[in-house]
Amino acid sequence: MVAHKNARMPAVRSLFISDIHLGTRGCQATQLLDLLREHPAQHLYLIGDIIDFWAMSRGVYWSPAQNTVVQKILRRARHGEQITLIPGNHDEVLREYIDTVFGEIKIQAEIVHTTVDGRRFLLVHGDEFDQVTLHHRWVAVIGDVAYNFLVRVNLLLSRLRRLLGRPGYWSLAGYAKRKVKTAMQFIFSFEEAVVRHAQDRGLDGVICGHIHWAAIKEINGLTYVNCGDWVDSCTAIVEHHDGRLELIHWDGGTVADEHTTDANLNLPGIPDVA
Ligand SMILES: [Mn+2]
Repeated sequence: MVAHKNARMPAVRSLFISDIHLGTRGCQATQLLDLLREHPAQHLYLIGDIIDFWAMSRGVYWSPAQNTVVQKILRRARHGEQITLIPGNHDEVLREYIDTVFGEIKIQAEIVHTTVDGRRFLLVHGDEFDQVTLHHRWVAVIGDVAYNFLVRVNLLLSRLRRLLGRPGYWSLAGYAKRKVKTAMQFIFSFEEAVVRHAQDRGLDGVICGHIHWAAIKEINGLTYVNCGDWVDSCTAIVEHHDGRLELIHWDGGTVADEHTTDANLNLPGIPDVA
């Protein structure tokens, strides 16, 4: 990563970002600006839900930092960076402009990106593979902390039930775990559907967004890549100059040690609930 300091070569060959949700309060535009500054690229792919027109129809939140994000991206396009925008469901109004060019940014429904080591990836936002219309933000809430909290709440609840003389046992934590498992199944079926689509096209993998769950992993012999989001996780995917793909978890100007991968999915003690 020293190369770009002296040479003309940008920091990375390609930068893949999705689910920025500009126009909403949740958008982490300042963090994104830091990431963009550190990662000039030859190719920049904006893989959907970049501007949240859905949320903006209910009320616009547009900060100076969000303005700067747009300006920086347009400037990068002017300076010769190859920028492609693939509309998502929250910016589906842009789908009317597919195959046109705006301020030197190409708008495409999907595109195949070939890494420098010759692997061909399908780039799509991914909402067409979302079987259930789920509000996915709550997926981010799951984990140890929430689980332990629920266990404690459940203790209080069962005491209350005893006091009220209610028989039987109902587990709030168990309920939550069933919900978590449903979310996991949602993620897995999404991943498999996207991969199957890339497989049908004879490609080596897919790079998508939409479910706000960043990952790089092998599924059925293909490489599944998800860019994550800039609402809670602040993640992006880069292609290095040797073609290697890396998941970056941006944490206030540094790359966090712990990358968001599916390793984080090892939730404690999720039993098989029928
Ligand atoms: Mn989406």
